Amino acid sequence: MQKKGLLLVISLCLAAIGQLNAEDGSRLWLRFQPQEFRSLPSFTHIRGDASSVAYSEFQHAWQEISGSCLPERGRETEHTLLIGTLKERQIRRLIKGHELQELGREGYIIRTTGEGSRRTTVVASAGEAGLLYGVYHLLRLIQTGSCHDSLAISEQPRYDIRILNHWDNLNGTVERGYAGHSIWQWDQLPLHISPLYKDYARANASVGINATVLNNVNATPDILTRGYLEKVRLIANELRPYHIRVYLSINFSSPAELGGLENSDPLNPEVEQWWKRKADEIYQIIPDFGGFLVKANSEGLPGPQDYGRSHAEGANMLADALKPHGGIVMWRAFVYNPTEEDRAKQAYSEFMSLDGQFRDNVIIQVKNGPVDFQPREPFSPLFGAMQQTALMPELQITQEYLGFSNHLVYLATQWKEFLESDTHCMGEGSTVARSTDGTLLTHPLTAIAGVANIGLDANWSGHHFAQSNWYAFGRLAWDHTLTAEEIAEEWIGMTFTTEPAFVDPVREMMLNSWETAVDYMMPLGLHHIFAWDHHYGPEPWCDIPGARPDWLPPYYHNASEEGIGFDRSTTGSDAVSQYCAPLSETFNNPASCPDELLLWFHHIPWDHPMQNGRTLWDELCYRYDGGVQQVRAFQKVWDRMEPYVDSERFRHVQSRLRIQSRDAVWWKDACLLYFQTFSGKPIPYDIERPVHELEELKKIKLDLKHHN
Ligand code: GCW
Repeated sequence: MQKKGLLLVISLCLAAIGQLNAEDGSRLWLRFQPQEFRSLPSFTHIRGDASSVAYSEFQHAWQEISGSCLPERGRETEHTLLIGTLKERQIRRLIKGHELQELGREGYIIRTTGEGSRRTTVVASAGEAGLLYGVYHLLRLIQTGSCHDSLAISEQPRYDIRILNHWDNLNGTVERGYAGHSIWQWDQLPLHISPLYKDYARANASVGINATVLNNVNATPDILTRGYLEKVRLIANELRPYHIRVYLSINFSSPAELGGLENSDPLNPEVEQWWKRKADEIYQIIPDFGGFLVKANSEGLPGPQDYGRSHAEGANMLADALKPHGGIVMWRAFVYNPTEEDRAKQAYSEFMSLDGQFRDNVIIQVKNGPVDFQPREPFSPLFGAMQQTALMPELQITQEYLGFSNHLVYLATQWKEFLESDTHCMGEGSTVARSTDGTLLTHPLTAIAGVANIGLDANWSGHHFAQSNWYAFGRLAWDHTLTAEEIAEEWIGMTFTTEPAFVDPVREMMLNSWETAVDYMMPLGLHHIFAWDHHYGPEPWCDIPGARPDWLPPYYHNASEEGIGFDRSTTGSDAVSQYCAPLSETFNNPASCPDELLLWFHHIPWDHPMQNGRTLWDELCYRYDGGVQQVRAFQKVWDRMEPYVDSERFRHVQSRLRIQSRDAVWWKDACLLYFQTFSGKPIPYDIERPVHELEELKKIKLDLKHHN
């Protein structure tokens, strides 16, 4: 009570001087609330390049924490904070140039020199970007209470391009976005430049994100009109001080649709010319423009195959247009057609034969799994296998298949499983991360993309905990060797509090949350049994007359009286053979295939004994039930956290957990009752009984738009 009373007094004072923002989540993890800092570093004054963004970001934060800027004058015998690049004489005196140069323009050193009361803590980099990242690192240490008086840190990013993909449409809607409308307010530009653009840039820079694609991969040609390019320029201007480069998704038919050409055939010289001129125009407007992201010949979008040309011919033509300006092409490998071939095999089939045919400013963007951002998938077999071409992973931060912004699902655990998957293609230890970050294969480009979960909602991401996924994407893109646990702990400390009584249980909840969602949605390798189109909730029975079979759940689960699962073994679709040995053999044999992926790779009889001795049917039931019980446990954890959280965020999360809990029961009942019609077996008697009727569940049709 007393603590609360005191906080109230402090809050009122601060509110009175206009410093306390409501805890609506809008400040993300960049909160510098004075009352939360139990200890501050002993800096007494600051030196360095006061005109740099890094310097002013530090001062801005310091002022919020302590009420005033760090003074620029102080005695030699006190603790100096020095922020600068090699341009500063003092930096050159304290740190050897080559040390910084080796870390590149984005790397940095934070180092305390001197002893006792005569100390200097240096934040230094060879470039302005690195300086900014160094300052955010220092602030993170301060925020999480781990800023010691003697620091020795040196960092550089693992991937060169750490990029968000916005699936934002020009009309302001966001495909698969669950946090409100697009933050890009096209209709208000150029007259009004939203202050959100700068906030967005800061947030991204603070986690090392250095690039963004502003518009949906399902792109309209309009984005390349002069009018839109002028607007893009204004956004780019806001992001540039924070070292974020702008990229655009393009529509492959733009030459025909915008330029009035007869076709958009990549080998048509007029088409090539059109793209060259367009590239010239873009760079004249946005000199540091990053390049194009392209979804072509995928889900009905146009592409080079419309003219009998290959993905390589299409990508290279665009790459040639961008090359003189230093731009790149990120060409997506998310392709599949309603053919006889197993959908999970198609990207590999199409792209492997093109390996080595792409220009060096092309990078192939590959979703983490071979199907489509499912709750759990094995890694795409292109990773590790396609060695003559640069590949970049694409992760989905927005929770299209994980309960939108209603479910608390911390994704760093999923991404770590993916990045650390051993492809075995270049011997043991050739993980996805090491085969894409430049360690095992040398290509001029390394990159990683995340589909953004950002919108106009006050808290940016819909669910307060969904912010952790944006944060985690940036942190892993910077350093994929960080653990999911470390990232969660940082994020909690910065976003809520460093109080251990809060951090410990909340971190555990986050770390369990992905497996929990997998369990109540689609355990044991099940996939794509979602409701039609919007993908919220279960619909394993879904059958739309005339629909593409590979858009329907029965294609994936194949439930019958004999068993369940997709046979991708050598006697089935043979997708296992796309993996390198010995992994292909591990996956091929149900006895060695991990339980988590069993029904991804095999059609298994209901009575099949699992590794723990239960039958498959019983195990399925226990998994679904376990998922439900976990969400209930999350509710209990969260309710205990009330004393540590402001009431606005507390109640918001509490109500979302209620929805998640109800949804988990819905998932369990729907899937177990439906699959029971095939297995004919009882649901083990010690688990919770269904509370719904299957026929009632089948009638549920949510009126959710497909958000595009
Ligand atoms: O998962 C599917 C989504 C589509 C998306 C597509 C893609 C942008 O359901 O909404 O389109 O993937 O990644 O291209």
